[in-house]
Amino acid sequence: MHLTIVNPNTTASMTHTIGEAARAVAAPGTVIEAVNPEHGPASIEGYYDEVHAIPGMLAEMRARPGADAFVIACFDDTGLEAARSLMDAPVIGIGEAAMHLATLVAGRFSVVTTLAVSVPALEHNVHKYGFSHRCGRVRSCEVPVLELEDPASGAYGLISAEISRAKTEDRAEAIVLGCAGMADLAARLSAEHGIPVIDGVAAAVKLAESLHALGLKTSKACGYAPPRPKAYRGMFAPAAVATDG
Ligand code: 5HY
Repeated sequence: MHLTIVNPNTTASMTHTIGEAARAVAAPGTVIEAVNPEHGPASIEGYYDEVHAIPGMLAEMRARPGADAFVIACFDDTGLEAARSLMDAPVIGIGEAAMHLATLVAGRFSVVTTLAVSVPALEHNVHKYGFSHRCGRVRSCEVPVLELEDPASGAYGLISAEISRAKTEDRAEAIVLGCAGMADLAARLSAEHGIPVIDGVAAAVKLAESLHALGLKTSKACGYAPPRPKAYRGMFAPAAVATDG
């Protein structure tokens, strides 16, 4: 299968880390393409960044009608519903994917994300996905997204310390890493803490492969029906869909 992973921010080094994490778990025969838009924020931290990342992300997907599935490699699941409306192929957000897998291996999980500004949107997603009773807390380690890849930021130590607090204060039995930029830390953190630590990129790749193997695609029955043709004016004119969808 051809699996396109879209990092909705515009930082190519992060897209590279995401691509490597995806290839590390992909099944033989799964071709991974990791891309990011040229236009938009360098990182997504909160609502304002999120809405400005969506048009570029959708344009990258739209340019790839032949992909068998898409992964949105931002833990906010940036523009997930719009992407499912636009594309016929399945679209999986790493946030939703990681939470689903966490509930298969633990009664209770906590999320550890980057900055406090990201927490409310993630709490909304926990509720939207129906995991409020399984998620102890959405926590932040106060490391900005782009500093995760800087060894001098102490990111690993700060994330690990937050996991320790989640185990004692939230009674977390598993941890969901709340940023695509943490994808390469999961195995080491899991070994250190002795509980499942789940990376959403890996989780989404395996779920995309499962959907493809089962021939499952996004239902177009109602909410994810294709956008209706209409005029889009100004800078968004290219986003308009033609009568042939
Ligand atoms: C992410 N931001 O996964 C989110 C994490 C966050 O640019 N990639 C980003 O902090 O919301």
